[in-house]
Amino acid sequence: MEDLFETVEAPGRICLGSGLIYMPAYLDQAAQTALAADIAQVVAEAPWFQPRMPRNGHPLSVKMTNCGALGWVSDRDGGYRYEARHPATGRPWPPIPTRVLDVWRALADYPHPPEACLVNFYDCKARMGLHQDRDEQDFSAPVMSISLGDPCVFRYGARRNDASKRLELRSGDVLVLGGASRLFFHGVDKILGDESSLLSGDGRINLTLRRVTRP
Ligand code: MD3
Ligand code: FE
Repeated sequence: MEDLFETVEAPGRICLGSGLIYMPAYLDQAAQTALAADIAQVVAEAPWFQPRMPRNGHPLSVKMTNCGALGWVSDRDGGYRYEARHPATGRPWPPIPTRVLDVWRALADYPHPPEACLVNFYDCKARMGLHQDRDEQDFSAPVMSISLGDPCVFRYGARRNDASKRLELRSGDVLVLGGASRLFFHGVDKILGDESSLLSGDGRINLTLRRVTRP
């Protein structure tokens, strides 16, 4: 049963302003382990690929794969976009695991399911420069981030030049970026090594859930 009253602030739900909600340790150890196994299965069906920058073709330091009807891809000639098929295998992306959809349903405060779940893998040297997520048609839907594995220093702000707030994201943390925060600039400055033993080997996985088309 849903609450009768919309809960913005609640125990474990920290409002960082402009619709940005931070839920540290939302997933307990058992839920993280189950989710990591789900993602290992996604990767077995849809192997990691190396996205490349539009035009210059430089590789991003993050490896990626996707699940869901649409996957985010980028290469030199086609640029940033959503595709229904894996760039290397040509197969449709595997479905978004039920456990991931459950988190969206519980927290997104949005009546339609996500269409895309981007899976980012960061080794200890990977980072992601400051950017906005603007490849979607519907900015009224929130973006949701689920962190697994090693912690990172995450950076965000309303404008490029004041993107100076820092947040350490750890395994099991969930962020919901709704309202004005949907178009915040954000990036991953640094992976903090060797804390979590969730993944086999070092590194961080982030799941980014998005609605792409207007429902
Ligand atoms: C949207 N990924 O893939 S989580 C990305 O940790 C991306 O892998 C980061 O940024 C990662 O595009 C960050 C997703 C996220 C975080 C903050 C946002 C998406 C956001 C703020 C505004 C809009
Ligand atoms: Fe992003």
